[in-house]
Amino acid sequence: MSDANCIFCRIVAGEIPATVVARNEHALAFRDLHPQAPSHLLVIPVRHVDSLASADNTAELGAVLSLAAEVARAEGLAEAGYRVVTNIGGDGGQTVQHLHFHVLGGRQMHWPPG
Ligand code: D5M
Repeated sequence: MSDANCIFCRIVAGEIPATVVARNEHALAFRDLHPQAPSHLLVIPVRHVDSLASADNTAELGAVLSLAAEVARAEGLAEAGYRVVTNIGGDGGQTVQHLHFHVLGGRQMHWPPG
């Protein structure tokens, strides 16, 4: 359920400080430590899940994505638009092995991503 060596599990447990902006039964949203846009939030399942590749609970995934849209609205991003992205594994650029969706906004996004 929780991994003592996982930095995001430790944020969920309140053992590491984070700027938490919202939560629901299954998910937590907090500000990214190294923001890549004026608004850069991370939305994670409370339960430890390595990545989207091993996510198996649709109610939990729904709660995480609902919270992503909710925090984007609260940040004032809904009208101009924003990006939600999750990195998976080495080639995907995943550096923290706890499923997280980046919510990025407040500037023009580009495609394709690097
Ligand atoms: O993204 C992992 C993201 O996690 C990256 O944007 C930095 C962020 N990060 C790492 N440690 C913290 C803490 N302690 N608080 C907030 N944000 C953090 P990835 O997709 O795995 O490359």
